[in-house]
Amino acid sequence: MKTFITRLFPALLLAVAGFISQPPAMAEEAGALVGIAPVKEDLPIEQAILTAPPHVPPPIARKHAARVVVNLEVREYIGKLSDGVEYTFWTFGGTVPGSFIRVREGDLVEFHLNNHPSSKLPHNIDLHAVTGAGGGAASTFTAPGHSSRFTFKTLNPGLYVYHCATAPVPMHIGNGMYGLILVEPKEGMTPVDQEFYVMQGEFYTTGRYGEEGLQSFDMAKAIDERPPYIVFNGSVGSLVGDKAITAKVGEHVRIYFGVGGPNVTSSFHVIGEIFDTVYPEAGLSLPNHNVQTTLVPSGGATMVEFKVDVPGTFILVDHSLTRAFNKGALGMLKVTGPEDLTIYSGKEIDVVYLGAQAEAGSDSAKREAELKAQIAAAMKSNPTIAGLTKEMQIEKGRQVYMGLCTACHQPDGKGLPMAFPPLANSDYMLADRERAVRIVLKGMSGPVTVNGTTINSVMPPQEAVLTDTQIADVLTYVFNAWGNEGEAFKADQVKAIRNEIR
Ligand code: HEC
Ligand SMILES: [Cu+2]
Repeated sequence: MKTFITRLFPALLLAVAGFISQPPAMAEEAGALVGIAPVKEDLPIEQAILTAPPHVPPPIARKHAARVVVNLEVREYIGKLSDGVEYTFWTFGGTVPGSFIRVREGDLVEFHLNNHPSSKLPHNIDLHAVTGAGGGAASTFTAPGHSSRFTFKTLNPGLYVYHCATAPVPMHIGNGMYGLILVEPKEGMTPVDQEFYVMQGEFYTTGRYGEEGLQSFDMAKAIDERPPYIVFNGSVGSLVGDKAITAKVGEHVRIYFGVGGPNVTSSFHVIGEIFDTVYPEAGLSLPNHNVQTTLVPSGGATMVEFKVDVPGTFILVDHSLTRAFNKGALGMLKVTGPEDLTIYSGKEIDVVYLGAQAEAGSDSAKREAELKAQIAAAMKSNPTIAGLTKEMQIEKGRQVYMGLCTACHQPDGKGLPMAFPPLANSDYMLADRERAVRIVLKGMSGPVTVNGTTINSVMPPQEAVLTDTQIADVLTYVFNAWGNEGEAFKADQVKAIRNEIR
C-alpha cells in the first residue's frame, strides 16, 4: 500500500506540477536525470543537521511536519583502521559510520546524495526508513561528481540503518558505507542527558589483524564471513582512551546502536551497566527493561538507555568476546562524579582487567606516533636510526604485550606464583633468544625453572594470533622492559623459526 503511493508520487507530480528548479544549488548537469519536481507540499523547509559519530543531532523541538533537506556527501579516502593499519574507506559524509540523520515522523525528506568528484566509483543509498522501492537505491545511483535527489515521507517512527546498495553490495558496506537515521515519533523521544551514536561493522582485510600497511578488501574472506576486524565506529580504538564517550554520575544516557555488517550480528553489552530500557530491534512500541545484553541483527539497530549511578570506565563490547579482545569491538564510556559506596564498593574490577590495558595501549600509541615523526626527521640527517627503530619496536611491542601477555605474565612482568613464570629478569628467557621466539610461536608446556622456581603449566601458542613483526616487537619489548637488556628482534628471525620443521 505505502509502496504503491510512493511509487505513484513522482509520476503524479510530473504531470501536475511540472518542472520547478529545486532550492539548493546542487550541480545537476544537463542531461542528468532531472525533471521530476520536488514534491510540493506547503511545508516549512529545514536543513537537516548531520553529525559525525559518536555525536547525535539535537532532539527535534517542532510539533509539526517539515520538508527536511538532507545533503549527504559520499567520500572515498584512506584512513586509519588500527595503529599502523590503513584502509580505503568508502563513506557517507566522510566517517564510518556515516553522518547521523534525525527527522520526525510525518516529515517529507528531500534527499540529496552527492558523490564527490574524487570518488572512483558510483554509489547509491538504501535507507531502511524509506517506504518505496529499494529504499531509495533505485533513485540515487550517482556517478562521481554527480548529485541525485529523491523525496520520501517518514511514515514509520524508529531508528533505521542506511547503507550503500551498489553492487557488489557487501563490498560497499564492508568498506564502511552505512549509518543511522532516526525518525522521531510525533510525540518526540523521551528526554535524556546524553545521546551517543555507535555502530558496529566488520572489515575483511587481506592481512591479518594488526598487519601493518594499507590493507584492501578480501572478497574470499567476506564470503566465508571471516573478518580480521570487527569494530565500533570504523576503527580499532575509536572510542578508547581520550576518545571515550563521557557522562556524569546521575545522568541518563541513550546509545543509538546499529550494525552495518555486512554480515556479523552483535551481542551488544556494556560491562558494569544494566540497560534500564532497551527498544528491541529499535522498535518504539515494546520497550524492554533491565536487560544485560541485546542482540542486534546485521542491518538493524537498537536504542539502549541507562542511568549512570557510579563513576568508572564502562566498557562497550560485542559479548561474542574474541570480537572485543582480538578484533576491536571494544569502546569506553567514562563516567565521572562522586562514588556511591552503597551501590558499588569502589574496587573497579573492569578498570583493572581491561581499562588499564587499553589506556596503557593508547599512551603507547601516542609515543609511537612521536617516534615515527622523529625517525622521519632523523632519516634526513644522521644515522641514529637504528636506535630509534629499536625504541619504536619497544613501543609497538608494549602494545602487543598489554593486549595479550599481560593477562598471564602481569603488567610488571613478574608473573604469578605457582601459575605464570616471570619475564622480568628471567634467567631462563634471557639465556636463549631463539628459544624465546619458539616459545611465543609454538607455546610451551612441562616443567620450567625460572630464577630457581619451577612451574609446570601450559602457555598457548601465538603463531595464529601474532604476525612475525608483532612477535619481534613484543620480544624486543620484554627483552628491554623491567630492567632486562637485549638486542632488538627482527621479523625475519621469527619467520625462519615459524617455518622450521621440527
Ligand atoms: C594464557 C597465559 C599466557 C599468555 C597469554 C602468555 N604466556 Fe608466556 N607462559 C605462560 C606459562 C604458563 C608459561 C610456562 C609454561 C610451562 O610451565 O611450561 C609461560 C612461559 C613463557 C616464557 C618462558 C618462561 C620464562 O618465564 O622465561 C616466555 C619467554 C613467555 N612465556 C613469554 C610470553 C610472551 C612474550 C607472551 C605474549 C606474547 C606470553 N608469554 C603470553 C603463560 C602465558
Ligand atoms: Cu557504495
